[in-house]
Amino acid sequence: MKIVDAKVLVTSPGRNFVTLRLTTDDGLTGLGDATLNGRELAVVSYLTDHVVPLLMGLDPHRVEDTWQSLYRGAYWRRGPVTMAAIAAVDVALWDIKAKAAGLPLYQLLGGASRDRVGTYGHANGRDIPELLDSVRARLAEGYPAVRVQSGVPGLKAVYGVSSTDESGSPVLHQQARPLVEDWDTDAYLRHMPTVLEAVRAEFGPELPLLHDAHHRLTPVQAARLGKDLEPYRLFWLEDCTPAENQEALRLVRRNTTTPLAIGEVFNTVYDYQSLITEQLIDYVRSAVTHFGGVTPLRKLFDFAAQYQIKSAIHGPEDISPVGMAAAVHLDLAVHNFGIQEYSGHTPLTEEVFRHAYTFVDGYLHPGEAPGIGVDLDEELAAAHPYEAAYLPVNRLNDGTVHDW
Ligand code: GCO
Ligand code: MG
Repeated sequence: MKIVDAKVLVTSPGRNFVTLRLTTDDGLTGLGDATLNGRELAVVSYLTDHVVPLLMGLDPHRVEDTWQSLYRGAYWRRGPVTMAAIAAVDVALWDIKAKAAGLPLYQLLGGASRDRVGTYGHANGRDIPELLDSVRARLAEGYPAVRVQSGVPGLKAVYGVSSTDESGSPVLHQQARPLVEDWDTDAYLRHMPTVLEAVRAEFGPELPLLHDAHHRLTPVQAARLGKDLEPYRLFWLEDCTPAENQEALRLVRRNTTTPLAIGEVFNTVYDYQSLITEQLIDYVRSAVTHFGGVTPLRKLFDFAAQYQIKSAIHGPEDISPVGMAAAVHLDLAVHNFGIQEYSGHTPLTEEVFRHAYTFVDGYLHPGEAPGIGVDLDEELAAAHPYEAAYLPVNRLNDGTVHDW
């Protein structure tokens, strides 16, 4: 079998998604997600100009070899653009291999290690009453665990909180310029314990609760927050510091027993090396889409497993249904699965990308369709072309740009 065609498709059914479609001389097709929120077209160029020409004529069964040649052969390794592009090729090849075998991808990854994949959903509120309503809505949808994010008194706009849609997902208006939000770490640190106290008082001790600090704290601030939230027994505190400095987590870890999750912006195992070997974290958060695909993410999970660290694949709306499908196959197969983030997609996105994975009573299952189980409606995709869109930035009250 040979790859005879490769096409990069960009569509915006509410937000931008980049998809690679490979076709073989046997007529099999494979899809891979290459969406990098806010920097989409850089990956389109990387794929179209530099990767697609190398794929023609390759044997699609050589998944590992193709991954290694794209990673090592470029000379310039790592980085989100490179790794999103490699991820798309890797997932498309796994999709083809599994279709050729007539099996759902999870069977090629060792088969199911569980019956269904537990998730968490997003609850957001500008204030505590609004947040409690949002938690109630997620519970009514069946979510077994909920991430809670709250507005902070005195701040006008906090990411993911200032405007949310009916499902509680942040409304990230497609913008030609980044929206500027404001930030005050002290106000946030004072407010968060009161938020968790109110949520626990309303929903009791058993509901698994998560919180995302979006990389905004220094190590000592993160340690303080972890300590202050201990009475509320979080499932995890996510992205407490900008973790490219892995040593920062030593101070946080020494000072709190709140479990720590990190890694949605990481793109290779090297970003995690000491975090894993020193057991400074409890969950690894990378997405299939941003980590170079199923091949390296499986290796990361196996490495993490030796240290009792679990998987928790990043799954916001900017991971396309193609990336989500690949994630759910991996979730079902790996032994050290922790939890899967899931906020669903808009009805239009679900029409563009028809998928075999299901979400029932808060649990995902990849389905039994051969491959990853996603079909792309190219005509509908083409009717919703790319729109420039940026993530917001945040600034302190003196105008200084703050960590994301
Ligand atoms: C999460 C993330 C998202 C990101 C988004 C950026 O935990 O789901 O933090 O909310 O902000 O993926 O593109
Ligand atoms: Mg996050």
